[in-house]
Amino acid sequence: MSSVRLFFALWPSPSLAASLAGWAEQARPTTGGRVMRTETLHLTLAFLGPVDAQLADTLAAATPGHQLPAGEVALDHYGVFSRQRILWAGPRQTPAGLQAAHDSLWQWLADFGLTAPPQPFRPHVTLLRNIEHAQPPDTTPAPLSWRYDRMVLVASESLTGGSRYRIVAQSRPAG
Ligand code: 2AM
Repeated sequence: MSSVRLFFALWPSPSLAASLAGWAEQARPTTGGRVMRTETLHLTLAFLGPVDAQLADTLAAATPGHQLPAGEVALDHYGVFSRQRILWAGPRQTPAGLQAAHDSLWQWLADFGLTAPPQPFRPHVTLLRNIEHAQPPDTTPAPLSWRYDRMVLVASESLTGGSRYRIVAQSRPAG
């Protein structure tokens, strides 16, 4: 059976994405690497990996019925995943509300037979890939406040030269 690579994410507004693109430009002289396209920037809540097409359809149909608890996260930190050669923006500390949103999402996903990975949740927005220097810049731009009230389900399609993301569903906005 065919499969689809899926993940749930917070998707920034265009103005927040533009600010994040500024963070990427500011870091690039220090770290090198390839800038992510502004319209693809996101914060992954749950990476599902390849799921079979039937489950993908079920999840897309169920997502509008799920409500993510609304909250706010401050992006105030540059971080590096040196093994993956990624420079990212994220919160220095994971806010309790975002952790709870992540945990409740995985509780809901258990109903579909999906299990959370054992690794802790590390909320981040990947800004640069294939970085050459694993030391982030000394100075960080002004923090960005991200208020969220929904998540999106995204299908990731591999293409030569990168991935294409397609938003296939959106959760019911909180409030
Ligand atoms: P990354 O930006 O840190 O690579 C689509 O690939 C999204 O899913 C990206 O946000 C990516 O995070 C994330 N992702 C890919 N593989 C993952 C994995 N094994 N565990 C957690 N997140 C993953």
